Amino acid sequence: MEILRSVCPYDCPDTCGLLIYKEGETVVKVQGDPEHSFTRGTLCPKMAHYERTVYSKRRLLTPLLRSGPKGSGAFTPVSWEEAIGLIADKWKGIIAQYGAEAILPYSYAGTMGLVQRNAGHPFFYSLGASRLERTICSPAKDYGWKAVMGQTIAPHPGELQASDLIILWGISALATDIHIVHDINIAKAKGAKVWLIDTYETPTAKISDQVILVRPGSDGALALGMLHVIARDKLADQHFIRQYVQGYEELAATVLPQYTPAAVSKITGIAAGTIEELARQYAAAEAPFIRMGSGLSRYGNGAMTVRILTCLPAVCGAWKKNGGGVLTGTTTAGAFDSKLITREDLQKSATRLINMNELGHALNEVKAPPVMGLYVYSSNPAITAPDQNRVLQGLAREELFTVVHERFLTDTANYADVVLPATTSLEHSDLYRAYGHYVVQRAFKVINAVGQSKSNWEVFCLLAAAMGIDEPFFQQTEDALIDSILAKPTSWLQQTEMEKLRQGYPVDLPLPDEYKLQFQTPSGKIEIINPREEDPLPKYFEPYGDKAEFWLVNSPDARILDSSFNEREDLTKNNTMILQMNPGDAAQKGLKDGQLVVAWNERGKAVFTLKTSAKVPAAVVVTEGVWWLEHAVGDRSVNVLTSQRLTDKAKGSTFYDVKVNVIAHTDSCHIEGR
Ligand SMILES: Nc1nc2c(c(=O)[nH]1)N[C@H]1C(S)=C(S)[C@@H](COP(=O)(O)OP(=O)(O)OC[C@H]3O[C@@H](n4cnc5c(=O)[nH]c(N)nc54)[C@H](O)[C@@H]3O)O[C@H]1N2
Ligand SMILES: Nc1nc2c(c(=O)[nH]1)N[C@H]1C(S)=C(S)[C@@H](COP(=O)(O)OP(=O)(O)OC[C@H]3O[C@@H](n4cnc5c(=O)[nH]c(N)nc54)[C@H](O)[C@@H]3O)O[C@H]1N2
Ligand code: SF4
Ligand SMILES: [Mo]
Repeated sequence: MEILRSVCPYDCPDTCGLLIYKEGETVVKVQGDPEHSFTRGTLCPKMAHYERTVYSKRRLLTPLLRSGPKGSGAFTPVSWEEAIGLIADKWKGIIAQYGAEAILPYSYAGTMGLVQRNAGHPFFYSLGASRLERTICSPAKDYGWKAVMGQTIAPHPGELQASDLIILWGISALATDIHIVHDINIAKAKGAKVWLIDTYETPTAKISDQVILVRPGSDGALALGMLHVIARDKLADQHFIRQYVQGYEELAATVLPQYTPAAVSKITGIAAGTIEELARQYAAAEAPFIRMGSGLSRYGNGAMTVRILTCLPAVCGAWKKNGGGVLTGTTTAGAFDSKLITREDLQKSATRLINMNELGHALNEVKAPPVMGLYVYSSNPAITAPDQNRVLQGLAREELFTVVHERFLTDTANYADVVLPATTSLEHSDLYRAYGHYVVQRAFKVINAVGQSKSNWEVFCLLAAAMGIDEPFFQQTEDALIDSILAKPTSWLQQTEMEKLRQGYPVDLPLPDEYKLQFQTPSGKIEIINPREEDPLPKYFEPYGDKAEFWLVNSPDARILDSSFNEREDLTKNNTMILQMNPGDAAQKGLKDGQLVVAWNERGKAVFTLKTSAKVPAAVVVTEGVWWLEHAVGDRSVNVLTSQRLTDKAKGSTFYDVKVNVIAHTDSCHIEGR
């Protein structure tokens, strides 16, 4: 048996180190790598049997050509030569008639490896295709953090161990960031308290001492209420503020007075006494640490919410203590020079930008030119993009030529004219950095490609040749590209153990001494007041909402990751489209536990099995997971309810800023569907 190193490729902050056990050419076991300093040898249940995904009976093994109506899933196998030839012919026709901007790439988080994730960029730049604005995940969170902290290095997650008050704010850590539980447990053993601030009692409540339920989209008001109490009772760290913060006095004088606990209670649904108590305990903590998730940023006020929350540690001086601060995501973009892969220089001129959250709009309404060719890779927008009815309507357009490069016949692939089989991460090489820690790693290909599958990099090299793009960049292997990146390490990377990195070991990016007090903003201070912002001081405003009865919270399910792992029967056998509702609300509506219900709004409707639960507050309903249609009772999943509206800043998604009505399934024939 051979043991080889690899990295979990999924869009998860933990980016675990893997040990792959190989017998002959076959992977027989996958384990966590104990040498990985953050993930320390453990994996989540999804990846503990990664071999079941790699060798799934459902893997696509050959290219496929559509042989039935769009969406029917009828395909016939073809050779790679035929498939690439056909794509090139179609694209040349589209370019001749409409111009290259009529071709749109669509990709996101299937793999986080820098080479495979970005492999399409140099190709589509060379082609002159439309550019995709990849803002489906958390740009509003990044924006809010940067508005206050600029380019400041985010705290190391290991700081959690030294905190005495840990706040899991809008993060379902047991599903999405499980390895911090290790650090949290170390802190708890030393007496730290853990708060969970969420919209319902998520499974993460299990590791929390106190659960605070906030009305969806109102966290900014809660933070202003806490700051009001801190200012009123003179609990701010004046010494720290004088040295390191700008704008606290202005905030305290002009914004905070109206956010009394009573006023904030009305907005958030949290009792005024609790707000007082939270503020006092936060201010009294030695080293309070906020681990902030993305949930609260996916609202019409999301960027501002994050901006307000980011002011809390500044006012209390949390940054000066080991264990204090706020972590929205680690700042590892500077580890590798990604321009060496994306090759923006291959672009002749900047082409139009299409926002990925508005795919439904782009496919149906955008003209001059219309989208005539769509190339989807590393993503499953039929399921994961908002406003599913509009997305499916667009994908069904007969004149749209769609290519999907995938590991499985997803709902998106079902609408393709040509499907190309993709490798899993064990079948190609890559470079990884993380957004939840500071470890980087190179992963070599572990096994040969399953079936005829090819990596993203390989396919774009074939497409470049077929489209007559005569650029030597596309004539190298992915390993050669990785070698060339490692041959020109950034100054940060040079400080790591480069030789170990080249050989495929996990290595730590070092952080400078005292990095937490080096505030990299134009003023050199933490900017509660930011003169470059339209609103120089933070302020609260309402999220969008819809004209409907219940807030719909659609949070992550621990068994799947976005729509990845839906292929795994062992993980997804049952309990898929569940809608949780407070028992009081259910009784009032005459709905019973276990019955089928329909959640609907102006955009569409989806069928769920109702589960009454006291963990969900009144006026909120919860569904976990983003499910393939085969796991749905009806013909749509959760994104039929979400909208294409964008966040206040940075054009992010607003998946949580949604309201729905809920009725018994038997009554649903009365709703107008779209
Ligand atoms: N198992 C699993 N792991 C995953 C994923 C998955 O789908 N499943 N997705 C991956 C991806 S792509 C990402 S971006 C990360 C995201 O992971 P996180 O950063 O944890 O963010 P979310 O999963 O979007 O949402 C987390 C929580 O926000 C809560 N929430 C929603 N609205 C509000 C609000 O207004 N206020 C507060 N306080 N809380 C709110 C939700 O109930 C949920 O519990 O996780 C990654 N990891
Ligand atoms: N309702 C709702 N919708 C959401 C969210 C939510 O919380 N609620 N979360 C949103 C967030 S944060 C995100 S990031 C998006 C993510 O949405 P997507 O980007 O669609 O991510 P996945 O659903 O994981 O789909 C990735 C696909 O890529 C394929 N794949 C994996 N590796 C490769 C590869 O190497 N090459 C190719 N060609 N394909 C590969 C996988 O088989 C999988 O089908 O979803 C968003 N959608
Ligand atoms: S999905 Fe996340 S927790 Fe699970 S193995 Fe991958 S990186 Fe680790
Ligand atoms: Mo995401």
